[in-house]
Amino acid sequence: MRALDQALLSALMAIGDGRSNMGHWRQVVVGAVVALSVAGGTSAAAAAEEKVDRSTGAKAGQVAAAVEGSDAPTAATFVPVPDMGLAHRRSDGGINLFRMSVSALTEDFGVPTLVRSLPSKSGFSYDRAKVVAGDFGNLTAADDGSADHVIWQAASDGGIKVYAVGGGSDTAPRLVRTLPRTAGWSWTDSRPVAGDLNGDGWDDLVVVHASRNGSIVWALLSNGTGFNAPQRWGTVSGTFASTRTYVADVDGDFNEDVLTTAPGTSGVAFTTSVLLTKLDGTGAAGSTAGATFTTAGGWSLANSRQLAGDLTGDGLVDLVTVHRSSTGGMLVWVSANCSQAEGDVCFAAPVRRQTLSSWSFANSRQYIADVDGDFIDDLVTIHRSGNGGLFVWGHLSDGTTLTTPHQIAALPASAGWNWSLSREDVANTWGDIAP
Ligand SMILES: [Ca+2]
Ligand SMILES: [Ca+2]
Ligand SMILES: [Ca+2]
Ligand SMILES: [Ca+2]
Repeated sequence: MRALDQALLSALMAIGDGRSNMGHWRQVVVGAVVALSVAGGTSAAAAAEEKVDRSTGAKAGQVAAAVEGSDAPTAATFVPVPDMGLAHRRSDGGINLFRMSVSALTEDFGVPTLVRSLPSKSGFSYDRAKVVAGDFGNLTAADDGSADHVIWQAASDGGIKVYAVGGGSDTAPRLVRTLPRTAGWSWTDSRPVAGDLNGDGWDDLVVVHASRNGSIVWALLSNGTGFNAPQRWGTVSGTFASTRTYVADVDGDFNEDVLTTAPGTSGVAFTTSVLLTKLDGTGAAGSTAGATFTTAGGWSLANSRQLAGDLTGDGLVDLVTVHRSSTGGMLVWVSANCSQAEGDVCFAAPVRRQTLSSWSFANSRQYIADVDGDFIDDLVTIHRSGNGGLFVWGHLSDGTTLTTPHQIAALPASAGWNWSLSREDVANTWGDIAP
């Protein structure tokens, strides 16, 4: 029996305990169809990566797979209920933190809520902070499983102060780590991203830091209630300033991997490589080439954005390239994941999934979220409105096509919203449907 199969059974046994401790689960208000399919060559469990019981570390996908093959009682169904975190610049230069559910399964879908206002005089600066949303653990006793925020704040010495704001009623920012300049840390030369590197169900803080040769990836692993000390995870090539970093599980082993998109040379517009996480989740195994986009193919790094999500619905994350059209509109391309086993990196040639000619690439930003809870990732766009506010749109994927975007929220300038003075991130939080 493989270790993963053992994990299936443990997950199934543990699920009862998990359900008795629901304090940090978000209750979902309507049902969802759970559609899991099996990826070729990998285990059934791999078809549902990341579906994790926060209480036990068990993965719902594993549980579902185990249930399917036995007469075991069906347990609660865990569904993605993604939360968007929004950081907005206060007039004094501080930060207003908001969260907004981008899950249609929740009652507060599309309704922004102020999490915390952080005035400039308390040391927070929108212009000198990078804000990451995630599900980092029970950061406070009142954590309700909604998005947590990490504020990567520039310190006066040029280093970093790391603050955490938990989801739920206790939103006081906690200083969880000071990374001094004297120890080599630089706010300017660092970039935080959220992702679950070691597959324990809690997002970790992944930090890319410039070094003499390429960049070093550091991990501040979540320990369930906070973060461990930074751990050197691996290295990526390409200069810090010219590369883009995102985190997703490419090879279906439940450990998220670090994706780097870097400019190419001689006919190559850009490449995406994958720093795979070791199977035991203790560090990176090494960088593997993932996909190449040529200038002859019309690709441009400056005119594109890269995301990773399972838009095809087979349980493996695909590369999503949002590209500017020749008229300034927006095209969505999907490079389907074709990896066959743990340790394998494979992406098929990109296929155009959507053309939005009247939209603006320059005046929009995109995120991945499962908006309708069908375990197929969808695209979310924040688009600038005519008067400088924000529109939030969902483009649902059914596995093969993207629907015409529907409006999730309008955040008008009249209510103080400003497209140019806000940034977003999506936390992959989870909810449950009682059996
Ligand atoms: Ca983790
Ligand atoms: Ca992986
Ligand atoms: Ca896929
Ligand atoms: Ca979906």
